[in-house]
Amino acid sequence: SANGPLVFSTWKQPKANAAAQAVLDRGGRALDAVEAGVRIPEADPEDMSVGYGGRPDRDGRVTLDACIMDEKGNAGSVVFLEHIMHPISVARAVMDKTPHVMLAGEGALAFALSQGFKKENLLTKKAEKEWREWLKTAKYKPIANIERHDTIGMLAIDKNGNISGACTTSGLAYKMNGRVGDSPIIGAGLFVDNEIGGACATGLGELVMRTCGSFLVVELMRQGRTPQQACEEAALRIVKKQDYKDIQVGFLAVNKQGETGAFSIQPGFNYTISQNKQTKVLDARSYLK
Ligand code: SD4
Repeated sequence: SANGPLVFSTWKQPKANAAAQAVLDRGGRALDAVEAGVRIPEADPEDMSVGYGGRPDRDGRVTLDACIMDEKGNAGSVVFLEHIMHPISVARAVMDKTPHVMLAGEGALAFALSQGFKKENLLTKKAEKEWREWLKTAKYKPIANIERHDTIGMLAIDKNGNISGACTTSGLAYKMNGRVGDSPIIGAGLFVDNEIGGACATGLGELVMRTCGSFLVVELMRQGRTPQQACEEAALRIVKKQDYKDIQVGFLAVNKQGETGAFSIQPGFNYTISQNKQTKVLDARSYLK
């Protein structure tokens, strides 16, 4: 892009951005940057919305969703994957080594093991304790920004101006067993079209899936919207049709020129942007104030 390499992530993720930035600084591909970047929260037990340490479903199972998309339009995804610390790298392997885009559940796990990934227990003591506490009332009510939403969607542009993206999550805490959100769905949680730009989403996946959110943002940019306008319009599409009270959805977008946009329904959505050796965590504008 005109402004040089860029890393752009949902929520406060300076360490993830630094890992991605390191790949770009070596002249690496945006694809390798986003994979390396999102592996940081995947392995971090303190990030309770992604990978190891993620909050389990209501049956106490940590089930992971992730996808990745490159500048050529290649994509890979895993859904309802258990026991693997780095679902994004399994998604990458689905993209690189299989004739498919998406693998689910046991099939995804078997594939991961065949590729040398190790089976691990991802439920930390802390997450287990919170889940057992939750079981006492067992009320399922995701609350905007209150359950820490740290699902990471990351977009990057490399020195060749190529765009790639990655998205990885343990999904919503205490979801039904088997529930899959927007994050691993190409076009919902993430979409990249290297001619136009890329977008990713976070928040309550059901709202994003029903509007093909990230695809919508990219298509709006194709029609001439700036990344900011595209994120705002996609969020408006959601609030027009769906009950959004107390529910958060946030979008990030970047276009081929390296311009960025961010917008959410509720206040409280922030993002991390790294460019020209600077990393900033900023608050997104929001529909509700
Ligand atoms: C989901 N979109 O599974 C994810 C959750 C999320 O920050 O973004 N959490 O619906």
